[in-house]
Amino acid sequence: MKILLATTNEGKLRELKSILEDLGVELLSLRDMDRLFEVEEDKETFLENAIKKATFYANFYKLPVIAEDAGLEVDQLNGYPGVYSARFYSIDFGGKLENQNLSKDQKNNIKLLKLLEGEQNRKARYKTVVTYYDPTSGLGFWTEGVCEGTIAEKPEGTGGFGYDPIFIPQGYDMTMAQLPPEEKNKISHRGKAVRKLKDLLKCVLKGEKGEP
Ligand code: ITT
Repeated sequence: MKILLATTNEGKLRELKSILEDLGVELLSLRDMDRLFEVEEDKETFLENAIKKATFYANFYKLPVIAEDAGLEVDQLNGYPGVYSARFYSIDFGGKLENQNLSKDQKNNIKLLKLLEGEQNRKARYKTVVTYYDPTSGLGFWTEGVCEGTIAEKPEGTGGFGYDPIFIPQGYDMTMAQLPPEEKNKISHRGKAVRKLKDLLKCVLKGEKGEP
């Protein structure tokens, strides 16, 4: 059996692969496919965006797909950046950027730190919804994961991706980007959601083999 991990984010892809690699199926990525399409994430919830991505790629490539929509919710910003996490730097939300010659992740982090300058309430959480959809059987399901934490005063660490250099997980005194990848997978929103999805997939695979 083949499953397409439909993400354009290399950091996500690394994490998804490392959790799913022992599932006993062939994991493909968008890089293995002939044509790359960007599916617009224009919905208001992680779930709707994740379903949109999974169904689009699955119907297009005629393969079972795992797709995900994730983001960071910051209490002081009423839950923003939320579904805008990947492109927070580009939305009209204050926190003007002077240096544009940076990566998207760096621009997002700088903008968020600017908006929280001097703020005491730095509570935040990563959330994700991971979806599976098989266009042949019509079977689909989704799981979610949350990782609570706070926003640091300045970026630290080089691991992970996205907001990891400024996100301190609850119970730690370092950022997610300072943790080894296995440790991040143990506690992260993605780790939690993908392990739940993996358990469901194991049942599907057993059923396909006719096992009870
Ligand atoms: P795909 O849609 O192709 O999967 P993307 O980067 O656009 O890739 P999302 O729409 O789900 O993915 O955006 C999620 C953004 O939220 C991502 O770009 C990061 O900025 C942030 N994010 C999500 N999970 C994260 C994590 O584990 N660590 C750090 N930042 C994360």
